[in-house]
Amino acid sequence: MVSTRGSGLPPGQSEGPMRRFGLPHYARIRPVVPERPVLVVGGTVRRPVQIDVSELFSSARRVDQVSDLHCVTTWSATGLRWSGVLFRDVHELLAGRVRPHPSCAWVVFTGLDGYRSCMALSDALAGDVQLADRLGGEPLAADHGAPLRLVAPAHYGYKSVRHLCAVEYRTRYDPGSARWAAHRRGRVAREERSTLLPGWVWRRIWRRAAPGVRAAYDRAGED
Ligand SMILES: Nc1nc2c(c(=O)[nH]1)N[C@H]1C(S)=C(S)[C@@H](COP(=O)(O)O)O[C@H]1N2
Ligand SMILES: [Mo]
Repeated sequence: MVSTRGSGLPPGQSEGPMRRFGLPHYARIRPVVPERPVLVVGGTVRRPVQIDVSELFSSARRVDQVSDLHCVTTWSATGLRWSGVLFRDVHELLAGRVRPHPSCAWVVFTGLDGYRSCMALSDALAGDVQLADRLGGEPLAADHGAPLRLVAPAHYGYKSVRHLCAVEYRTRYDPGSARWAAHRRGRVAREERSTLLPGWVWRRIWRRAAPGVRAAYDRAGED
């Protein structure tokens, strides 16, 4: 099939298939998808709550969006059809109940495998950030983050937590599982791949690291 996107990819990225990928440490951790998934919303808040994911979907409108996933190691999966609710709508729905401290400027997302990422609250409230339960017209598969995952298309893939089970409002940035390797904002358009060195330098480093990470995920897939 001829790609219609071609040079539409951001700097340093090349097109690849969507395959389960991430930090090597999490390759072998495969959470059981709960029968009745819940989302815990807490952090520096007045009143943490636990909400059934089904209730989220009956309270917030469903939004279908096509977007690309850009991994910091330079592969991009394009034209992904996600379906879910907007984080912005979930925030609007729950903030009055949960009452995050007014100085919360960050939000930490956690997956059932223990993986965590942190986004600026203002970034997470963008109109394209979803909590998705469907991909390509099918219920989200375990490989790609069932029962629910974060989709933040303007940010590198490490922000988009699979198997999302908790959202925490925070007053301070918390680097999360990728630690020093994560950029606070991680914006693809600015090539904010990691800290300390410019994006174009990290591009080469991460591209070289990618096959090793791929191998770890391939091995985990055979278990
Ligand atoms: N729970 C969890 N979410 C995660 C990761 C992980 O290791 N665990 N890896 C991240 C990284 S680095 C990428 S590139 C994307 C890959 O998404 P995919 O596995 O659905 O292709 O998941 C992100 N979300
Ligand atoms: Mo990634």
